[in-house]
Order: sequence, then C-alpha cells, then structure tokens
Amino acid sequence: MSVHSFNAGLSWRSAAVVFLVLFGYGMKASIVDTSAVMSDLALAAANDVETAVWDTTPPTATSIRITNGGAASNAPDPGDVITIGFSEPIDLTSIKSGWDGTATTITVTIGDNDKSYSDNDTVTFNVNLGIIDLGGAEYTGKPNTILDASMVWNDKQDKVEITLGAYSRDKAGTTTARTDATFYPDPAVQDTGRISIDTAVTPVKTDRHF
Ligand SMILES: [Ca+2]
Ligand SMILES: [Ca+2]
Ligand SMILES: [Ca+2]
Repeated sequence: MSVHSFNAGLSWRSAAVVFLVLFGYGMKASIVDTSAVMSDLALAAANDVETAVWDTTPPTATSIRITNGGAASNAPDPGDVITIGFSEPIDLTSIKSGWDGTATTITVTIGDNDKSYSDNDTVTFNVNLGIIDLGGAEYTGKPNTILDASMVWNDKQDKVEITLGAYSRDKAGTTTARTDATFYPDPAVQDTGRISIDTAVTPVKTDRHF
C-alpha cells in the first residue's frame, strides 16, 4: 500500500496525522491500520458505558459515639467529641450550605428533658444533621446547655466529627449511668448523588457519654 493511495480518502488534517505516525514508527504498515485503531477506541468507549453505575441506594447513618475529651467526664464540656458515621460519602452542602468538609463552626444544644423523646435529654445542632436522644435525663438541666463546636468531615471513614468548644450557656449535669444514645438523622441529608437518607436507620450506642 503506497502512502498516496492510503491518504486518498482522508481529510488533509488526518493525512498529516497519518504521515507523522508513519514517520514515528519507521513506515511500519501495521501501525497505520486505522480500522483496528478505531475499533479499539469504540471498545474503550463501550467499556466506559458498562462501568458507569447509577447509585440508587439511600445513605444511612451507621454509628454514633460521644467521647469525653474535656475536664469533666460524663458531662458535656469543651473538648468532648461527637462522631456520626455514614454508609457512604455525603453531599456536605445538604448538612450545611456551602460546607466543603473543612472545620466549620456550629452550635450544639444539649436539650433538657425533651417530651418528644421520652423526657430524655437530647443533642441538637444548628445544621441539618439530626438529633441525638441521649437515653437519660441527667446530662443537662433547664434551660439547656449550649456550646460552640467545630465540625469536620472525615472523608476516609465517612464520618462527621464535632468537637465541643466554649459554653455559651452552661447547665451541664453529670451522670455516671450508661444510657442508650440514639441518632435520628435529619431527612435533609443526601448522598453525593442527591439521594435522601433513610431515616428509618437509627444507630444506638450504649455508653457513659461525654
Ligand atoms: Ca447512595
Ligand atoms: Ca466531658
Ligand atoms: Ca435533664
């Protein structure tokens, strides 16, 4: 096959490319088998379509943990850490508008004797995260404990980590009882495919919290 006859059906630009290929590979005829190259490209495109999976599985909350990191064990105070795990990466802007996962300041309220949760104390947040029923009534008194907090996203473990900061109102109690903390996720939480969280899945941790 001569170069001249091979180029006959190609555009000027394609011909230039073929010439460069011929030049680069020392005029080896097998290299310029454009039909083989094209079928390889078509196969690669088809494989891309096959491996693209549409995620239709709702995310779930998988864990809740409230550990002491402050001066007072068994009482909510600065340094304590609340960790909430999820089954998959979350659209962080569904939790807080504009959030990219880096440390952001939020407000955490330890609510006193919430009638909606069997008169237990609760933890709520000023972002779309959810509510924790602490399973006991001795974590705060009236009129609630309020703390600043720093929230970060752990993208290796798909967890929200909240470290309590300064009190803006300190009514925290102390309990040495082990109680069942139950996390109820906010229905606004979505995965990265904008699928809403399954609110029926509510993880529980029995522990001496805070
Ligand atoms: Ca999903
Ligand atoms: Ca504590
Ligand atoms: Ca209480």
